[in-house]
Amino acid sequence: MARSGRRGPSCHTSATVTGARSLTLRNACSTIPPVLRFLTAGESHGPGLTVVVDGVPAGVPVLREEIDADLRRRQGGYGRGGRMKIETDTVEILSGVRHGRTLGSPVSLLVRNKDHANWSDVMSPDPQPDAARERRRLRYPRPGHADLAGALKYGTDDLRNVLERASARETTARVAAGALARALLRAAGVEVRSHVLRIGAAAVPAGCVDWEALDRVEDSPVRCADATAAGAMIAEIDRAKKDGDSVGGVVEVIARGVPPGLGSYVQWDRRLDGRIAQALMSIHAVKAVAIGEGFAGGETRGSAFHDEILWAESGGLERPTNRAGGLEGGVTNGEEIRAAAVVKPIPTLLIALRSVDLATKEPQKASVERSDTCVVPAAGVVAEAMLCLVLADALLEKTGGDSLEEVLAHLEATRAQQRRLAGPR
Ligand code: EPS
Repeated sequence: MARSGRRGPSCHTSATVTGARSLTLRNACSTIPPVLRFLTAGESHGPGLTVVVDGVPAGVPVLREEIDADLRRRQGGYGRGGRMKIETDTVEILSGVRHGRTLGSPVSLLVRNKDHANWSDVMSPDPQPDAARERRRLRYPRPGHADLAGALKYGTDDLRNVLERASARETTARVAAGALARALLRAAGVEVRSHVLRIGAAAVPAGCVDWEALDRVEDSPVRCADATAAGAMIAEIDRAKKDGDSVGGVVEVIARGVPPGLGSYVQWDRRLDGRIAQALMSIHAVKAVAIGEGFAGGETRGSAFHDEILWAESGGLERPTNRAGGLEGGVTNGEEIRAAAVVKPIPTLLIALRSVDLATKEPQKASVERSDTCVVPAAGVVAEAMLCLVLADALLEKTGGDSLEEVLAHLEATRAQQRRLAGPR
């Protein structure tokens, strides 16, 4: 049932599911390509952002409105700048979906940049006269942005060549891809949500924000479950904006209903905590990631940190706490997956930091581009997309299956085996 042929020649072939007691054997590769993979393309002010998602099984229900709903959430959040007033991101499905269901073929998605109409000469693929080449040229690298590192990497003194792709606008394509992964996960009983824990000095009170409280998040301008903290976060953003500054924060992303046994401890690159951390760290502006109570682990004794294992006649095995964030040994343990990401303040500042003109080497204030004051609420939506993509990949790696039906059949067999081990007698 696992998709043989997708792995390298050194992989062991998988056994077929023959009934509830029989389970697919995991392939034993040390470096495995993802089953669900995606590549994005597109510049911030080019014609649009595209993504090709390969490996989605056939039969997954996909609706354009659902992808658009996630795109809308990504555009929102208090503290966004002028660009979000120009764009109304909507998806065009170019392949891989027919009559509301995936076909098993690559799904390609396009989100057009409305703003491109104002940039058609600046972003033209065709040679342009000097005036168009000079218009919107960026000379003074912004500390914290990819400007300088990208200029050194590609040997260009027009930082526009760097920032157009380095821009967080690319996350539009990730969110569209993530909506496909979310649709697959939903069919498997997995839900993914996010919320904001902190913006600048304003934070939700210490302690776990439970799943039900997340119902309030989409009504909050800063996507925060705690109304008092949300007010303080808005004030933080207002203060930063007034000062011409920017402000960062912390988001938490949570997945519920994740079956135990996704990921693996047998090789470093198969540990799911590592894969989730990489996916979250790859989001623009993210500078730190914690799984569960990760950072507290450095200052807590083992007896106060680890989640005890209890037995209840009614429900079977129970974990009274979830400081591990649903992952032990790089494998899901059936608890909610919880991961937090620290989002640094956006590097474009009206009160520009010191920089250098790369052409003259003279000191200059860093270039100022139109930007946002705070993108923390939007980063939560992107984090959801990335977690969905990683979990959907890990699920397919576990179950195999060319169709949703096959995925769900294997999942049920796995769950039946787990009930025998961990469920009530
Ligand atoms: C973004 C679009 C960008 C920025 C922001 C995110 O639009 P523009 O550059 O035209 O104003 O608002 O990009 C960055 C924060 C960045 O560092 O590049 C978006 O669609 O999310």
